[in-house]
Amino acid sequence: MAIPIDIAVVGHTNVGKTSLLRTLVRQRDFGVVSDRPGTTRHVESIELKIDGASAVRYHDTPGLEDSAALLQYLKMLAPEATPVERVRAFLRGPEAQAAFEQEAKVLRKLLECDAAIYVIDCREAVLPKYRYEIEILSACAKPVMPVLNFSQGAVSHAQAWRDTLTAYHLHTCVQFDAVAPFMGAERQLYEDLGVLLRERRPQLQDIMEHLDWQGLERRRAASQLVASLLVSAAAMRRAISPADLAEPARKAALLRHFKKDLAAQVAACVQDLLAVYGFRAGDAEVDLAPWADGRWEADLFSAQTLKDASQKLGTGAAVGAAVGLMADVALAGLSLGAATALGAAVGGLASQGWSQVPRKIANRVRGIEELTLENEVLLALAGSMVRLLAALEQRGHAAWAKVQVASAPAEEGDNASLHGLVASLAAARSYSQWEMVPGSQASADARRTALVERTAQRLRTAAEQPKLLQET
Ligand SMILES: Nc1nc2c(ncn2[C@@H]2O[C@H](COP(=O)(O)OP(=O)(O)OP(=O)(O)O)[C@@H](O)[C@H]2O)c(=O)[nH]1
Ligand SMILES: [Mg+2]
Repeated sequence: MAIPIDIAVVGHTNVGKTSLLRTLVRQRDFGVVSDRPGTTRHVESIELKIDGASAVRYHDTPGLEDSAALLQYLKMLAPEATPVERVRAFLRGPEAQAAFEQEAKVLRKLLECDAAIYVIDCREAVLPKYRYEIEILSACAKPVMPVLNFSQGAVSHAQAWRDTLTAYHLHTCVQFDAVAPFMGAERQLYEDLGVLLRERRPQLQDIMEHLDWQGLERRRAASQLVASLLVSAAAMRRAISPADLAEPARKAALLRHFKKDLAAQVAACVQDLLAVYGFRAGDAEVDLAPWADGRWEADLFSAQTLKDASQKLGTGAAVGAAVGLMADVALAGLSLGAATALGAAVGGLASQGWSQVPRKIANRVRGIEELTLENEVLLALAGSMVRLLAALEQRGHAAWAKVQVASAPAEEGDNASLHGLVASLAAARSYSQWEMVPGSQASADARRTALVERTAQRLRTAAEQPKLLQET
C-alpha cells in the first residue's frame, strides 16, 4: 500500500488553516475554529482516508506570528549555512523553546512532511510580514502550495498575492474558500499538488478519482432522499367524513395534522441530507417552522404563492382561479374532493391519474372527502429542496451559518425540469401506502422504487441548472 502523503497546513494566524482542513476532510468537528488569532496552539493531525486507508495525513499547525523577528534571527544564526541548515540549527537552539516556540512547532512539522499548504487570507494586502513568512517557509526546502483562502469575499488582493508568490518562485496557487468552496477547487488543489510532488502523482490521481466518485455518490443518495420525500408527499391522503367536515374545529384540527405530518417528513429528510453531506443535525432548515406554528397559509400555502406556482406550472389563470377559490375555503394548498373536481376542469385531474376516479366516485357516494396536496405545493416543495441540495453541495465544512431555505415557490429557471417532475409524481397519488412515516421504512413496492429513481434523476438534472447552483 502507498505511504500516505504528509502535508503541513501552515500560514499566518487566523487565515483559516483549521477551517480549510475541516472542508478538505469533510469533518465539521475537526480542531477549534475561532475568529480570534492564536486558536490552534499545537500540531493536530487528521487523515484523509480512501477505502479505509490513509491517503493524506494533514497536519494543522499554529499560526505564524512574528515572522520579522524570526527571519532576522535565522539570518544571524549561521550566516554561512544554507537556509535549511539554519532552520535546523534554530530548531536545535534555545529560542525554539522560548520566544519562537509556536513558529518552531510549525517548522519542525514542515521538515517532516512532503509538502506544505500555505494558507493566505487574500482579503489582506501583501504586507512585509507575509513576505518574511514566505522566505522562512522557502528556507525549509519543501514544496509549498499556496492557497488563496477567503476568495468569496468582496475584498480581494488575490492578484497582488499571485505577483508576490511568483516573485518567490511559487508559480501555482489555488483559489479557495473554506466556508463556500468553489466547484472544482478541491480537485484543482490536488492537481496542483501533483505538479509539486511528481512522484506522488498516481496517488493524487487516485484521491481525485475517489473524491469525484464520493461526490457522485453523495448527489445520488441526496437526490434519492428528496425524491422519496416528494413521492411520499404526493401519496399523502386522508379521508375525512362529512361529520368532521361539518364541524369547523374538527376540520381545522385535521388540516393541521395533515400539514404537521408533511412538515415532519420534510424535517426528517433535511436531517438525512445533512448526514449524507457530513454536516451536523440542525445545520440546515427548510423554512417549515411557519407551517407548524399555524402560519402555514402565510407563506408556502398563501393564495399568491400558489397562483405564482400554478403560473409556473404553465396551467395559467384557470388554476390560479381555482387556487384562489380554495384559499377562500381555507384549504390553501390542499385538495378536497370538490376542489380536485374543480381542478379536473382545468386538467388537474388528468395529471393526477384517471385511476383515482372510481375510488373518488365511491367516496363521493359515501360522502367521504379526501385530503391531498396540490401540485402547486409539490412544485414549491421540489423547488425548495433543489435549492437546499445546491446549497449543501456548495457548503464548506467550515461554514457556521445555518442554511436557510425559504419556502418560496419555484423560480423561473426551475420550471422545465421541475414541471415534468411534479407531473410525473401523479403516479403516486393512487397509492396512499407510499407515504413514508418518519422513522419507519418506505414501502418496498417496486413501482414506488422506480418512481423514486426517475424523480431522483429529474432532480439531478434540475440541480445542474446553473441558476439553481447559486447560494440560496
Ligand atoms: N468567509 C470565510 N471565513 C473563513 C474562511 N476560512 C476561515 N474563516 C473564518 O476565519 C476565522 C479563522 O479561522 P480558523 O480556521 O480558526 O483560522 P486558523 O488559521 O486556523 O487560525 P489559528 O489557529 O488561530 O492560527 C474563523 O472565524 C473562520 O470561520 C473562508 O474561507 N471564508
Ligand atoms: Mg487553527
